[in-house]
Amino acid sequence: MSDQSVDYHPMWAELGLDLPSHDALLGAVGQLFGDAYLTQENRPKGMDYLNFVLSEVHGLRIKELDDFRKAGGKVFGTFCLYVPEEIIRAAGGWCVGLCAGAEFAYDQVEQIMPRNTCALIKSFMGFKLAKVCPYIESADLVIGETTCDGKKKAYELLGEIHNTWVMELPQMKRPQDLEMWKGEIRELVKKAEEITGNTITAESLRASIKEVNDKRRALQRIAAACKADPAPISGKDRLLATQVAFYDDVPRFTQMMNALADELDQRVAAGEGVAHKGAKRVLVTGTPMALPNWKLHDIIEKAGAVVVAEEMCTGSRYYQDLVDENAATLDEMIDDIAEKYLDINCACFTPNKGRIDDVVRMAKEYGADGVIDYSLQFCGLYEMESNGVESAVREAGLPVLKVTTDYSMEDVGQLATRVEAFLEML
Ligand code: BJ8
Repeated sequence: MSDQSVDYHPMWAELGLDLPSHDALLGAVGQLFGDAYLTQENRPKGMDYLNFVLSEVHGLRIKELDDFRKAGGKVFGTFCLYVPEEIIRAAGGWCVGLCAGAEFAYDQVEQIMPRNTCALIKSFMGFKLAKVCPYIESADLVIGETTCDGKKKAYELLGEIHNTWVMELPQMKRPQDLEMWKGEIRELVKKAEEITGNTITAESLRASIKEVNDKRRALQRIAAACKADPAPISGKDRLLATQVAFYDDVPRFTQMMNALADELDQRVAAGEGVAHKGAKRVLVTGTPMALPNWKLHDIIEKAGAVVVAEEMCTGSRYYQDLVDENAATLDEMIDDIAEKYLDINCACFTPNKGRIDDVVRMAKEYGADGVIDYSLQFCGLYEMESNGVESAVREAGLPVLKVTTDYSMEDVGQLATRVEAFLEML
């Protein structure tokens, strides 16, 4: 999974990685990627960039982070959409989403947290304990957030072994909650300034708002192209684009994704797609799919359907809303950021009707034939919300399949059978 001509082992060793375990992880991810991605036909040429990024996910990108840090830059690791990248970048820092999409070192994890913890939390803790994630080892600060109970408590454990700071997220969206959240964003401004040694100014924040909005606009273009039948890009490839958005260099990624979106527009105009016209179209909603979790998309698309959209944090929740770009003062910009981020529809909020409305609206907009509601096992929030999603989607006249799974590959056969039966009845 990295450029064979460059030996990154000295860099990984300097970061403190456990080299044999890390080699094993890279081998496994390379195998997964080959099976899920490189077997696809008729992919857009623009995907070459993402193939390259993935092949260098622990190589060149880590080298860029390393060079940045050696020149005095600071890297901030995050696990959740609620941490505003705009603030970090306005302070001159770089933001990276941390790996949490594969099973690793669960035996060590289960010594410090219950077995029945969701795969995402076990995964990030496993990566940290086994010393196989160069992103977390490059992070000068990990910023956590009080979303679900599992994450909240996991950040306490992480805080014992890594520099960690936690943002308090309200769980309702009343005016007083927004005021509290604005205060938290202002605390983040102070923290980012303290870690980087730089002051956030109206100019630097205005520039970073525009830069991050541009990234979201590029992803919106890719998503919008998938309203066409046939869809010009597979769901798997679109998911990869969103996953990479969390850690790639922002201006470069935006430029490459706009080039990909241009190509998709041409494909749509020419009636070209990845599956045949009339192939079954599926909307997926639920818990985020962190890199390298491609399991469900792979099953759906290998069964001949196409995933046309994701209502999830590695999907529309990440890019559908922008921060207002018209604020005049630093204070107004911070308020606008708070408002935009509080609009995200995570199941940790009560009520969370906005998510259900989005699922129904998106299913119509993208011409979905059915919806698959995906929950990670032991995620009480999304599993609890699942019945509400199901009734709203059924009321809108579409069938729903509820899937609860984790990162293991043991249930792939069983899941494939359920997905195939679901696709047949669409
Ligand atoms: S904004 S969805 S990224 S919290 S799956 S760890 S909720 S027990 S990931 Fe999430 Fe932010 Fe919300 Fe999005 Fe807990 Fe559930 Fe595990 Fe989860």
